Amino acid sequence: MENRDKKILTLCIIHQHPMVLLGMKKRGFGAGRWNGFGGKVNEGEEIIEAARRELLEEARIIVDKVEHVGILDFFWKDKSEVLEVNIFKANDFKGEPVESEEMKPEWFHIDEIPFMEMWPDDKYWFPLFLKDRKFIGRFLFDDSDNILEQELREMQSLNI
Ligand code: 6U4
Repeated sequence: MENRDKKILTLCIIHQHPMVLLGMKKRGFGAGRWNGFGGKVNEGEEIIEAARRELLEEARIIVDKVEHVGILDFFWKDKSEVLEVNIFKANDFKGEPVESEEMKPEWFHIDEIPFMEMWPDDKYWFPLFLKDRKFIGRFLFDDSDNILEQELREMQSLNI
């Protein structure tokens, strides 16, 4: 069960309190939703390097210090695919976020995060993210991406 078709992905959110930088996903998986920046980890690539690469590709920004804050597994009831999404936080970056083929960046105040237009799991873990906590979890979706089951745990460290 745990090893069925697991894909390793990154998701990086810039947090400059009280604002976060999100992007509207314009195509592919999750199109039409606001999210952090990220994508698949290439073979032989460090996960943290993949997070940096995706920020550059999707928003044209460069991050140096980036922290691994969460690991979430996503399952679907009728699919064998499992996504392991590694969540990262960066506070500082170089450059100016610009729209790419994949994402349209926009800053949101933490009191106005558009949860209704995001993945349904985000409203559960975002509060931990904003409080600089670390977390792991798993979410089971139906084929319309509604949450059927979930587990979310705050962690002292992700070295499990
Ligand atoms: P390419 O190869 O670029 O066409 P695509 O199918 O568009 O890939 P990709 O690589 O951009 O997908 O990755 C999907 C992104 O969505 C990753 O950053 C992880 C993120 N993601 C996936 N499931 C999510 C979920 N349930 N909640 C969430 N982010 C999720 O907040």
